[in-house]
Amino acid sequence: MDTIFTEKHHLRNSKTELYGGQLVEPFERPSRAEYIIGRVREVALGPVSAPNDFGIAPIAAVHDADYLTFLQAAWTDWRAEGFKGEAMTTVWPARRMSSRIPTHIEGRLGYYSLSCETAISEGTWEAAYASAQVALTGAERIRQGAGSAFALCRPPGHHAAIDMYGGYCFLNNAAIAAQYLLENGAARVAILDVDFHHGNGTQDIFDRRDDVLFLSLHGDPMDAFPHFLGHADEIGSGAGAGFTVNYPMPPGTGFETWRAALSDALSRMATFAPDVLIISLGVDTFETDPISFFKLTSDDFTTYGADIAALGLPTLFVMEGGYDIAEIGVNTVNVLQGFESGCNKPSCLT
Ligand code: 5XA
Ligand code: ZN
Repeated sequence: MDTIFTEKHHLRNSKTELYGGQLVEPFERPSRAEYIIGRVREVALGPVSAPNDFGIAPIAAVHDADYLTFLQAAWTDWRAEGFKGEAMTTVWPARRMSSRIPTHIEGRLGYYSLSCETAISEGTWEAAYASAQVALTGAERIRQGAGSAFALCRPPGHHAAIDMYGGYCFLNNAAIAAQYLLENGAARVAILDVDFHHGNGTQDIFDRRDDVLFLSLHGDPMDAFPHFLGHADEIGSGAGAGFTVNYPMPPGTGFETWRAALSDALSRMATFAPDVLIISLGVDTFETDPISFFKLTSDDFTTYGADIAALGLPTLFVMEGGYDIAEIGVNTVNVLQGFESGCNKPSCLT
């Protein structure tokens, strides 16, 4: 399997995250990607190549134009106010307040963010842009006939909504790839989100669409971030009703329960019969992940990679979360190797 990767992910190197009332080193840090690419090379998964530049248009096909303008200028605007630290949100348009977009950067951060752990720092936009290009390059490989590809995106994307960042995400890489495929020949795309956290951004983007089936297996939002989306009764709206499927699961969930949810998701996917499957691949479902509460083992990642392969669909893996950094390379590549070993249909063989 080909991997798409760029060293530009290092441009996303924020120093602070608000966690448990303390400013800590962010869980989402550059070494995550280094461990993953190290493991890709160690097991000789396949060629590693740099992304092409598809420009801003495929990003603007998914995200709000004013949001993109905000993101590109946020760091400069923040520094222009004389603030010394990284740009962190401190105020939001809470219930019954105005939804007018403020002029001051403090208010704009609140308007365009969904959580405050994600600080904007120098280079954030450039890294997020490069990460989206990694996903687009992976999508283009699939469009040209590859059976699978791994877009090693960093920063991740699945919490980024039409006009909001948060949960370490700025641009929704999986959604950008899906929209690109739909505009370039695909009639239907399915997105299966196996990250521990609900993919609220992806759900938001495709809520009213019937050409994208979005399925997400995640920690119950009553107990887990993002807390305000991801319930089982969210099924999509309008024409999209029935094209969002959520599988919230409780603390301590192990592989048997998780795999039963996966099995249901896979059978719905088979019925939908997409041209392409995109996996939002987070390995924070791992038993020792520091910010999550599922109990998957390293071997379980291999097993479910093979389960996904049984669908026989062209599949683009897009990297999302995972914070047991010492194990992130093994766990991520286990999914990809499991997929390759389980892939016995002609469309999987390239
Ligand atoms: O998939 N999303 C994440 O891993 C980020 C969670 C952020 C929690 N504050
Ligand atoms: Zn996650």
